[in-house]
Amino acid sequence: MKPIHILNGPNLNLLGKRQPEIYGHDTLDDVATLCRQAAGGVEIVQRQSNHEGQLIDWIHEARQDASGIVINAAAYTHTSVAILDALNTFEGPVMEVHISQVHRREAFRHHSFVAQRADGVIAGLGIEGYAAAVRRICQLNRKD
Ligand code: CA2
Repeated sequence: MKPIHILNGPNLNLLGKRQPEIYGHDTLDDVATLCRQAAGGVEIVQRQSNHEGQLIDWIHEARQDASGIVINAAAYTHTSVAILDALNTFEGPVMEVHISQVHRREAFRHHSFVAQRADGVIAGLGIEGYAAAVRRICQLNRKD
């Protein structure tokens, strides 16, 4: 089984270091640990970038190298047709994750371009949402 790629968008490098009232105290390292526990032996590759083009390049790389993508595109979720277009070239399962409950926040966070491609969307579970997304990808890949 190829690895599952976890892709994180802009500002998520600050997870656990700023705004804990919204995003909690856990860091991206904690996300990776949780996802490895959820993956049942499937390798987890986690990345974060503040740059849209870098995220797109990683999605292209996943076309060959990944059995699924978990993506928290952060603010690009709400703005990026380019990330949607890239995800549409990936053939495996895609899960969209948001740490916060975006639908209880500002209206501009209610629309997601990523959701047009995602096989599932998780919001408001904190970093546990990443683990749930990994479990779902493993389940979808077992059905193939
Ligand atoms: O809830 C989420 O996971 C979001 O994707 C986070 C994005 C936000 O733009 C989305 O609407 C919802 C923001 C990520 C910023 O991450 C930070 C983490 C800690 C401290 C500051 C920013």
